[in-house]
Amino acid sequence: MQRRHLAVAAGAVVVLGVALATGAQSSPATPALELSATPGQIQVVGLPCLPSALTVGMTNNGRGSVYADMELSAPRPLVLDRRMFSSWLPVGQPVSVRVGVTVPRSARPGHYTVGLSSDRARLSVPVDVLPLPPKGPGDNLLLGEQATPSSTNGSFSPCGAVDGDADGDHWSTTTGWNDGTKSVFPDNYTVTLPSAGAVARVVTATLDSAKYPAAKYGLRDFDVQAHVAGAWQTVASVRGNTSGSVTSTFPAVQADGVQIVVLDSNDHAYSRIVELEAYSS
Ligand SMILES: [Ca+2]
Repeated sequence: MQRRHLAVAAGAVVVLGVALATGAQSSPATPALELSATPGQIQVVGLPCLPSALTVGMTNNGRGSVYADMELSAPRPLVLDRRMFSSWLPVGQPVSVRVGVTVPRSARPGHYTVGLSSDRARLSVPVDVLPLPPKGPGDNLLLGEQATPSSTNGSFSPCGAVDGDADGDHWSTTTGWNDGTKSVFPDNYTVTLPSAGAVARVVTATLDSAKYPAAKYGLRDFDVQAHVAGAWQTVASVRGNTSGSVTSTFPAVQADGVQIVVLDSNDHAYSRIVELEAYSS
C-alpha cells in the first residue's frame, strides 16, 4: 500500500492552526499558535552530500506576546539536526528556523513523517526516503558523495559540485563550489567514495555561462587525481583551459576518492566548479 501526496507542490506552506476559545470572559485569552513547514513535503536520499531541509515556523495569532516551544519528532531512519525550536513570539510576527533532515546510506526507502508539535498545534510533514541513485557503469560515481574542499567561499556549499546540477547558468551559492582563498593556489576539491571502484573518466564542469564565460572565470590549469591504495596519484593534467566542460579519460584505476587540484583559474582569483563527475568507463 502506498500513500500518495500528489497535491503537495514544492514550496507549499502547510499550515494547521488551532484556534482557541476566546470567550468574552475575564480570563486572559490563550494565544492561537500556527505552525508551518516549507516545503510541505520533502524527499531525502541517503547520501552525505545531498542534504534535505525544512524551514519550520511559528506564528502567534493571539493577543499578546508569548514564549513558545515547538518539538520536532521523526521515526528512524530520519535524522533531524534539531529536536526543539523555542522562541519569543510577538503577535503576528512569524519566526522560522531551518531543520536539516538526513538518513543513513542504509535507509529503507518509503514514506515517513516529521511531526511538529506545540502545546496547542500539530503539523505533520511527509518525507519520502528515495532509493540510492544507481552507481553502475555509465552512472556518475561522485553524485551526492562527501566533498571536502580545501576551502569554501562565503555561503557556497562544499556539496555544490556534487549535487547533480552541471548547468553553468544555474551558478549560485547552492549549486557550485567556489573556493575561499582569493588569488591563492592551489585549491583542492576532494570527493570521497564509500569504497574503491574503477574510475576511468572524470568530467570537470567549471563555471561557464553567458554572463560568466569559462575563458574569463573558469578553471585554467588543474590536475585530476585519484586516491589509489591510500595515495593520491595524478591521472590527468589540464593546462590553459578555456572550456566549460573538460573530460579526462585515463586507464582505469581502483579509487576511493577523486580530487581536482586547481593551480590557476582564468581570472587568477577563484576556483569555481559547477559539477565534478567520475565514471568507471
Ligand atoms: Ca552543481
